[in-house]
Amino acid sequence: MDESTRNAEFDKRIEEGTKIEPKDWMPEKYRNQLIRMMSQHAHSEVVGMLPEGNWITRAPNLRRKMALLAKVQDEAGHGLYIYSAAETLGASREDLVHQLLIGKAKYSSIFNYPTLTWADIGIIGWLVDGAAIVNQTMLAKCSYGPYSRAMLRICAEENFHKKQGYEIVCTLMKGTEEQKKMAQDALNRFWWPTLMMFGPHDSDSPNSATLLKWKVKKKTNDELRQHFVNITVPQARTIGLEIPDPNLKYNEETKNWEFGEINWEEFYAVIKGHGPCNKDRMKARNDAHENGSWVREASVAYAKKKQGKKVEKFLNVG
Ligand code: BYC
Repeated sequence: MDESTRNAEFDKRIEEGTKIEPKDWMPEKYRNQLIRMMSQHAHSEVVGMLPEGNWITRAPNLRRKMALLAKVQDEAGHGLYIYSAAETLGASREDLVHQLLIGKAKYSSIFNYPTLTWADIGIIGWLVDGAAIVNQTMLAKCSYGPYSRAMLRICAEENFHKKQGYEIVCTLMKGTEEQKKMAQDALNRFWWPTLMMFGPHDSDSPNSATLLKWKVKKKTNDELRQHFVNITVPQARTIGLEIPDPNLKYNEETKNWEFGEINWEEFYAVIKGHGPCNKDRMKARNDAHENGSWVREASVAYAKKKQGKKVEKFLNVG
């Protein structure tokens, strides 16, 4: 089959909604776009452990500590599923991790903001995991089989994360004036960075057209952002929180909550490495990688020993 026939066959399969599996033929651009996006996603899960990990030792009670610990462990698991899914495309995990550690690979902008108070942990669970669910529910229907299946599992866990976050914020909003202020302050700091998670406006998104054509993305950045705002504004109002946006207003005709302009200069500065915590995050990941080198060495040695025994057994049988 020549290249153009293969491409046409591939496009037809996408059009019909058939899932693409690792051993199927796929255009190199499809493969590379998926590796780009999935590796960024896996890195985000791993770096995403850092802002919340910062509060594990300071959680206000044992119940909160256990839930936070479980959530952070879940994020590590999500990273592993997605790295594995990226490996099915021929990417090497070692190389992907290396790209992160040398500061070349991107990860979600949101994780470059600090967690200053306990309320930030509630707000992250509610907003950041809430935004992740909106994005990942779409990705669970994407055209690449291993990614879509990883998303199904991950979304189920993210739902629990969102609930634990919202419950923390609800508890604070039923507390003292100081606790209410703390929740409002956390919302003020995280609202706009959360909206940035969905990426640039559609008109400024270089990858969207290709990803939409191949049904990796099934909705645009702006569509998902709008959906997130529509579901989150009533949740904030119900518990007495104010969204920090003077331009926020409900449009009766479109049934959308219209919102003000995002600070795109801030967004691009953060993704270029100049956010408040980029350097700390990279240092923490590099330190963890170095401190964990003995685990990698031990696993390689164990695998080699096991492999050696298998060869020996094979030779003996032979
Ligand atoms: N941060 O053409 P565009 C989570 C980059 S949730 C950093 O629109 P695309 C978690 C983009 O990569 C977060 N970079 O890109 C939750 C591109 O750069 P390159 C992770 C961003 O791919 C709770 C350039 O800007 N989720 O992990 O069409 C707890 C132009 O953008 C961002 C995912 O990764 C950003 N916010 O759309 C713990 C979901 N936005 O690569 C963990 C999978 C854009 O061309 N990813 N950029 O140099 C996606 O759905 C899409 O990749 C995006 C961006 C919507 C993020």
